[in-house]
Amino acid sequence: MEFHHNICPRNCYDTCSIISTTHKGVLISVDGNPDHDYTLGKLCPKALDDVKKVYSPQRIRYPMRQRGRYSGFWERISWDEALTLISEKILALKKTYESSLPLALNKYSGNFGVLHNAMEGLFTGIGATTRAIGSPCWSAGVEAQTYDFGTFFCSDPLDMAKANLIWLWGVNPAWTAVHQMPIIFDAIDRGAKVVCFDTHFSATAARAHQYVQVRPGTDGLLALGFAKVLLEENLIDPNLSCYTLGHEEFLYYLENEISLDNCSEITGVSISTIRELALEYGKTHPACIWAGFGLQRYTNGGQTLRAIDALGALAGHLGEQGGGIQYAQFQTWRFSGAIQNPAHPFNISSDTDHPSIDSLTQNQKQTDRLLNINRFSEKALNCTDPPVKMLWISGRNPLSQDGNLQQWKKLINQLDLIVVNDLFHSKSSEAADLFLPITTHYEHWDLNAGYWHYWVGVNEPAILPIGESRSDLQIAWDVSAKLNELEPGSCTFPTSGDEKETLLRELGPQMLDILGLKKPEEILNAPVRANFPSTAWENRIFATPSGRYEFFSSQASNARLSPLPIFVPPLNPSIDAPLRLLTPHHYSTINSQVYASGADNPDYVLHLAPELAQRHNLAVGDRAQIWNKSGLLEVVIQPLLGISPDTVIIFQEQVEGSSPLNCLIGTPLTDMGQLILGAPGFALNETFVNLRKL
Ligand SMILES: Nc1nc2c(c(=O)[nH]1)N[C@H]1C(S)=C(S)[C@@H](COP(=O)(O)OP(=O)(O)OC[C@H]3O[C@@H](n4cnc5c(=O)[nH]c(N)nc54)[C@H](O)[C@@H]3O)O[C@H]1N2
Ligand SMILES: Nc1nc2c(c(=O)[nH]1)N[C@H]1C(S)=C(S)[C@@H](COP(=O)(O)OP(=O)(O)OC[C@H]3O[C@@H](n4cnc5c(=O)[nH]c(N)nc54)[C@H](O)[C@@H]3O)O[C@H]1N2
Ligand code: SF4
Ligand SMILES: [Mo]
Repeated sequence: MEFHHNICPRNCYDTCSIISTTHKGVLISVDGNPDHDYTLGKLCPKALDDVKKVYSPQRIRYPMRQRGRYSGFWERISWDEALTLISEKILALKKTYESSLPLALNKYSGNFGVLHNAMEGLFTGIGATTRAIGSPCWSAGVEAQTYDFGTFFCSDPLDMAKANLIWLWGVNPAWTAVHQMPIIFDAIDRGAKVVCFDTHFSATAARAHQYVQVRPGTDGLLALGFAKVLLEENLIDPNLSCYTLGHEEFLYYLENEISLDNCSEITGVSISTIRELALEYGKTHPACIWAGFGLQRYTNGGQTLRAIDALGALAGHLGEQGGGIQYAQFQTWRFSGAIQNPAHPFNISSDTDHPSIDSLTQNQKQTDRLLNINRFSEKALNCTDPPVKMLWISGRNPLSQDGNLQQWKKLINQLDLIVVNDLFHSKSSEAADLFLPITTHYEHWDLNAGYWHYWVGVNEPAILPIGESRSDLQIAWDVSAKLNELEPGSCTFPTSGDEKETLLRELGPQMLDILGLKKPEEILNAPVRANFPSTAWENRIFATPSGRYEFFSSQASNARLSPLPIFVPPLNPSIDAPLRLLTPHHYSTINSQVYASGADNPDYVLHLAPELAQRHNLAVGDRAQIWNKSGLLEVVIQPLLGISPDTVIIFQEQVEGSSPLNCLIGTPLTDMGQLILGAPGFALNETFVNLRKL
């Protein structure tokens, strides 16, 4: 038996440390690493499925070409044929258009390992290209936190065990961050109270002491309502003037613009509950709020996060051990290279201490054509000079996960070549011409960092690549080699290399310092927790321009946003589509990635309030349709507790043979995201549908 260090590379809060076991070159089992204070020897069912996934008969083992998009007629080709087809197309497009801008890359969260940035590196090596920029996920919250704190930084999640009050707000860790639950239970065992704010009685709400049902998109106003009570009850931190900026202006706004009657009417939370909770929050120390990604997927999502931050600051919870506001952290996450806004100082390519694999200079990147990932298809269709003609989809499944899928269909029609590199077929590969098989994280080297906890570690190969699969890095080298073979000098990305050495080169002096290492090789022994204080902002010196917590942010006002956190209502339903549709993340999938044991559902399940079901004469198991101007889905009815009758929920699942869930979703954008991620986020919870019984 041999044991290997791996890291779960999924887009997940937990970034678990894995010990894999092999015997005679075969992967036998995967377990959580017991020497990791967050993973604690446990993995979720999704990773426990990895052995099946690695050897799954559905896994694509060879490069394939599709004879006719959507035809399903895939034929096996050699790597040389695949690389030649790709490289010849790239060179031909460059020649025809005298530009490399017709080449587009759309990449996001299939694998957040550092070496997967090789795809960006390859495109940079070709020249100025068209790129998807931004994030479909957390943009509004990230920017909001930057206005308030100067960056996004949260306490070590283990700290939460020390809280006496925990508010889980628009987050569902019982499904989406399962390793946090034992920490929350530790706090409960110590006597802490846990309150869950959601739009339905979620799996997390079921494990909390109190569930507060909030009308979708109104949490910002609820936070301001709580803040108003703190003001009225004189529960405001008396030291605010020492470490914050603009609290007088904020208090003035609360005093004059926020009324509890209005707050209660709009949020659906009673005045007595607002008062009770606010008093509890103001008087209990340490008190921790975990604001999740779910509540910021709205056109007002950034303002919501700013209002929640301001509530925490007003009550004096910032910098408290076990307290504060948790969202996500950038301090180790920056090494994943996911910050792509070239103009932003956080961009790793401008961090000279961190020689990124996507080793661009600032100037080079400025010439790329950057399209908001959340409106990629529309924007790519609008590119005319020159048009987008070739698309490479890597670590993404936009034809499942994006909005405005009709525009995607149009874009596909205009493209000469679509390449997908993935493990399995997906909604996106159905539209592709070429499929390149990639290795799993048990078959390649990588370096992974968390966006929630502070661990960074190396992922080492445990087995040889299955079939003819190759790592994303190897594919990038191979394309560069073929391009240079066909036309010397046509790509500056390396043409070959050693994965392990490449990985070690990513560990520049600054990262080594953060990890407390002297030499890059030391990371090979075991994952390392970065040297950050376990409590965020413990000295109450902030990373904002003023060095203070900024209730009043000039940076926000420079971005033409309100300098103070304010309530902006979410979008309203219409007569044509009177019900709000929420599509939060499901326990058994990671976005569109279905796990071997998580059998595909035969139907989408529509969860709704019993009174709404009754109004439509619908009982459990009845079939119905939901639709809007973007699309139509057939669903099966399942009543749900604690949800308002103007909201319905389908948890993010894949249903074999059906249109993707996102056929109902457009491309509303969040209020924030541009500053940090280069583009506003995806306000996907601003989706409205109609319902009828079948
Ligand atoms: N309706 C609805 N839509 C949503 C959301 C929602 O809640 N509801 N959530 C949004 C959010 S938060 C996010 S983050 C996005 C996620 O959207 P995407 O980033 O598109 O994520 P996935 O659906 O996981 O697709 C990733 C693809 O990468 C592949 N992959 C896995 N490992 C590798 C690898 O090593 N290399 C390569 N090249 N590919 C790999 C996977 O097999 C999968 O096909 O979806 C957004 N869309
Ligand atoms: N099992 C599993 N784990 C995952 C993922 C997955 O797909 N499956 N995806 C990963 C990714 S990419 C992400 S971004 C994270 C997301 O994980 P979370 O941060 O937990 O975010 P969501 O699951 O989008 O939404 C969390 C909760 O917010 C609620 N919500 C929606 N709108 C509102 C609102 O207006 N107010 C309030 N108070 N609540 C609201 C939803 O009902 C949901 O219960 O999870 C990661 N982990
Ligand atoms: S999906 Fe998340 S919880 Fe599950 S093993 Fe991977 S990182 Fe851990
Ligand atoms: Mo996400």
